Amino acid sequence: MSRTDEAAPRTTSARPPFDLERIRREFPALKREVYGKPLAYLDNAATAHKPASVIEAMDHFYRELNSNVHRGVHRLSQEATDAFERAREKVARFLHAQSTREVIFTRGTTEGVNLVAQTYGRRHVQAGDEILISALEHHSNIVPWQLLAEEKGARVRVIPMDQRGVLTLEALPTLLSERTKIVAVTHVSNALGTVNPLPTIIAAAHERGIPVLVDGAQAVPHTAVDVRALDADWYVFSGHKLFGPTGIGVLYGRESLLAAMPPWQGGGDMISSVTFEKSTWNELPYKFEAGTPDIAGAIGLGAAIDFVDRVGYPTIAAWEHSLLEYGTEKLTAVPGLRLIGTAPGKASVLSFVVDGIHAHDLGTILDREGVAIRAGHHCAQPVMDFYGIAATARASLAFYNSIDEIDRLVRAVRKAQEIFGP
Ligand code: C6P
Repeated sequence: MSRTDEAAPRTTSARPPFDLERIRREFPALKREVYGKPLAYLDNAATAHKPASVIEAMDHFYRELNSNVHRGVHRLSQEATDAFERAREKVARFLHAQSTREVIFTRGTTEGVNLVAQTYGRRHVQAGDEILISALEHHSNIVPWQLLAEEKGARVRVIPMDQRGVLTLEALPTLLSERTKIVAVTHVSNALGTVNPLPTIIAAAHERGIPVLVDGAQAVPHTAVDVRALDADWYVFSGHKLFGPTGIGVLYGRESLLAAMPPWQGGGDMISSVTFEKSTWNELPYKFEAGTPDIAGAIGLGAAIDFVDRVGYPTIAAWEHSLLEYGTEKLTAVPGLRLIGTAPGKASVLSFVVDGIHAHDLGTILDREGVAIRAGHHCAQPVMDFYGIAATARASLAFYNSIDEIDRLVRAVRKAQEIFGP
């Protein structure tokens, strides 16, 4: 994460504090060429590439273990269960959770938010109540709350933001009231890269006894997260943005809250006993994990956490800071290009529009140059509406990106400008 305001030291050195080429060799997909050009992958906010260690951990599971968990008495099932639960321990350590009982495996961020909305939300939100989100949310942290609000006759309210894409916290005291039952905010905006001031938001909510869910999808690839230091009540993220596999994610929940929440999906593994008259629920975290989980996915996520630990967040953050500063400077210097999202605290996202070129056309031309970005509303339509635009081009960085890739991005934008003319 970066602060690009005057308070932050300007550290753009253009030299990574680690052996970048060696790290890049660990990612098979980064060796690819597209249209005869080396791939410059700048779509990491959509999903990050996977190092060989993650792919191999999953491959090993299917080749050597491949058994169901928590069920079998046989050797392979025990080994699979051990590997699955070791992955949970890694996640608990990674998030600084108090125990593995607080770590629920989900399909991803989206499922984590829906789980909380459908369990805690359905139990605690009534007609006339309010759910407070922010103007920077991804659809995954808007729509589940709208569904709940519609069902209950409640209302979703929004913390506004300013032109830079910074939340206007002065509005908080009037937005929080005895009607507010949940606050749900993103840690980092996927559309703009803004890093939100979670401690202030969480403290304000807790002063009024309101629990807070944090969408950490765009934070965990860039910064260490300590859920206890943050005092978050729930924290959700997806494995695939953290160099892990798709189809697996995590819902962290404070144990006292999870224990009081009703289960969501019913099925195998989440029960303690079943009769036709009544069922009782398994202990945490299994109460929220109905059915056969994504065992290979969890093991892959554990390997991704090992990988991130090996590189280290200080290294990741330092290089991403340099990349973001460099990219901001170079793109700002392109005539006719406007950066969307200029918060002083940002993480690894360069969203922009270029005069006279639709973001999708830009994306297509960049693709032909081997530069992969995302063009569109980024599942954050209210953010686009705020700026009165339909779409942006978004380059999103990971620590394995290079200065050369940013130079190629800028050259490709200039080429698009030549094609589209003045
Ligand atoms: N954002 C992007 O290109 P899932 O799809 O469940 O793994 O993650 C959803 C999600 C939730 N919150 C935030 C802040 C996100 O960025 C995302 C996913 C991707 O920006 C795909 S739309």
